[in-house]
This record gives sequence, C-alpha cells and structure tokens, in this order.
Amino acid sequence: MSDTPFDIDTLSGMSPLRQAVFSIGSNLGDRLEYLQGAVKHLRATPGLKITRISSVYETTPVGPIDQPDFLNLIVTSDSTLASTVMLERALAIEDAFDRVREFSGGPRTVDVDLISVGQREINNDFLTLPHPRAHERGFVLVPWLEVDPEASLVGHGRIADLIAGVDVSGVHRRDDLLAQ
Ligand code: PH2
Ligand code: MG
Ligand code: MG
Repeated sequence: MSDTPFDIDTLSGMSPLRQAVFSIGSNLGDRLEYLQGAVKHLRATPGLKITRISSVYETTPVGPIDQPDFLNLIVTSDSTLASTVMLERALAIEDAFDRVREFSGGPRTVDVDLISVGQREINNDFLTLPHPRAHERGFVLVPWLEVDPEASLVGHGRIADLIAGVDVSGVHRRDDLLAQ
C-alpha cells in the first residue's frame, strides 16, 4: 500500500478533465428519495465533481411500455475518470438501490445513464457515447438546457436547437421538489 493520497491504479485510470453528464430517472417507489440517493452517490465519487444539478421534472414515460410517470433530473460534472469507469459507477449506484427492472425500458426504481463525456464518441458492446437516444428525449434535453444553456451533444448539435424538434409536452418542472 502506498502512503500517498493517490494509488497507482487511480492515476493510471485518469483521463483529461472533461464534462460528464448524467441523467437520473425513477418511476417506482419513493421516486424523489431514489433521485436524491443517486445524486449523493455521484457526489461521493472520487475523480468526479458535480457542477450543476437540474430541477426535478415529472415526465411522461417515453417508449412503447405503459408505465408510471418518471421523475428525472440531469447532473453535470467535471471528471478525470475514464468513461467506462463512470459507466461502472452508474451501474454500481443502480445496484446500491436494489434496482428493480423486469425488462428493458420498463419501470425501475432508479436509472443512472451516462449521457455524454466531453467530445468523446464511443460505440462498443459495453458503452455508447453520446447516449444513443439522448438527442431525441425531452426528459434529458429540457433539464440539461436548464443547467447549461450553451450545451451541445457531439454529433447532434446544440441542445437548444435539438429541443425545437422534440415533443416536450410531457416534461413538467416540479418546483416543489428538490434533489441536491
Ligand atoms: N427512461 C427509459 C424509458 N422511458 N421515460 C421517461 N419519461 N423518463 C425516463 O427516464 C425513461 C423513459 C429507459 O431508461
Ligand atoms: Mg435510461
Ligand atoms: Mg439506464
């Protein structure tokens, strides 16, 4: 064991400082509690510093499955972690909340999605960046625009422009709820 504050594994896993964006959603159980818990775990992640947390939004489920409404929010961060490490962290946070998910796209206690990492474009079996559906999802774009009006999604353009082509009628800000 080293007596320095950094161990060699952490150092060798470092990447340049980049903005990493996460989307968090819940539509089962105490939805706000799950969002808050996921934010807390992201905040406790070494090598990742949260920069903004959006308002909480009540959102109509997107996709073919009939399921309860979601609460969604966006977290932006500055991170030196490799993208795969951030994805593993997101999955570990889901596990920490005993995520329930019967089938893909169905209801879940908590979903932590890695939306984008700087200008990185990746497509492999484990990870696709940017998230392949982020550009067409109001529940991602609306909260993201709120915290970063100048944001853009690599390969797709400015968030502000993407929103113009997306149905955002099911995305409602819940000013009575807060997850920090
Ligand atoms: N997540 C999905 C599918 N549909 N709809 C909303 N409104 N919010 C989500 O987070 C969401 C969804 C799959 O991850
Ligand atoms: Mg998802
Ligand atoms: Mg997911």
